[in-house]
Amino acid sequence: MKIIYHTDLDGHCAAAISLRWARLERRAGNKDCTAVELIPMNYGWDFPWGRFEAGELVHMVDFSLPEEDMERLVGLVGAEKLVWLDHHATQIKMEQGNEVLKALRGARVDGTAGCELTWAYLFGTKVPEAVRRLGRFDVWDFADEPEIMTFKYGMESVPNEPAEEIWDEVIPFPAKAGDPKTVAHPEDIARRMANILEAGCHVQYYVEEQNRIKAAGMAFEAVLQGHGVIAQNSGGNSAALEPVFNPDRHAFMVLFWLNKRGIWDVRLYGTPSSKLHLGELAKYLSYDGKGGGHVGAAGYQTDVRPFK
Ligand SMILES: [Mn+2]
Repeated sequence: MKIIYHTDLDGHCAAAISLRWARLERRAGNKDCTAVELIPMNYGWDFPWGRFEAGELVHMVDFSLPEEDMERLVGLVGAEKLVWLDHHATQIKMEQGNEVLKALRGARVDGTAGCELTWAYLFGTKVPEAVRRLGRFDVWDFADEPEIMTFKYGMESVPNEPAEEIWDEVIPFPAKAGDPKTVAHPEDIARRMANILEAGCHVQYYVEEQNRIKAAGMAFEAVLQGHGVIAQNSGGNSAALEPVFNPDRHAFMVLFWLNKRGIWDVRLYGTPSSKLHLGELAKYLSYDGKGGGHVGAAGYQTDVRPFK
């Protein structure tokens, strides 16, 4: 079995859920789950085609390949063996009008994060609090819940690849398939969650302070495709520009950098109330048509410098 997952916290959480499901299945005698290999993926990365065998089970969580590659994977492992769970709007849109992809097992829902979709599909019970928080962060739905951001920082302060123990410490995984008893005691989970939140407070203060210092020297106002924006030539995420973002003057935030292949990586970040679909804009601006994302956060690559 292969678990293909997006290399962000939502993807890590989704793959952690898929991996625990596979361990339960293996113990219950499911031959598909005898050996599980985790495959991290991000947009623009080469896909390891040589590692797949005909007829093996594949979970693709919080991620999609381009349409022709999705079809190639279906051809390789078989439609009944590919479970596809994703919520990236511009990617999942390709299943409209593609009967092969539309018929795949799993769930493609815009607005529900990869980890939430994966929990709902594989376990079907109420989404655990850690999964809900990471999910709501990923879809940018936490305006009234500041601790969601703090929890995310806390999770980023510990090793969080899908096989790491942290996932067993904050998520109540079933001890056995179909058994209500969980591996970790609910009280231990609550204690670990509080402890992660406390770590998150420290990390958040440090990160925000560093971002303020950096943006003060690097951020500039510019125009992108007719929209007034605030931009910075650096990596990071929307938090990098939040200290200087002014929604009255800036339609969205832009981070851009020259990557190791000599191509410009560009990330766009809007606000929860933003009307502009940044995923569509990213697709339009990308040099290979492969850009995309959500309404409020998107990314693309281009061979020309994004700003003069
Ligand atoms: Mn996601």
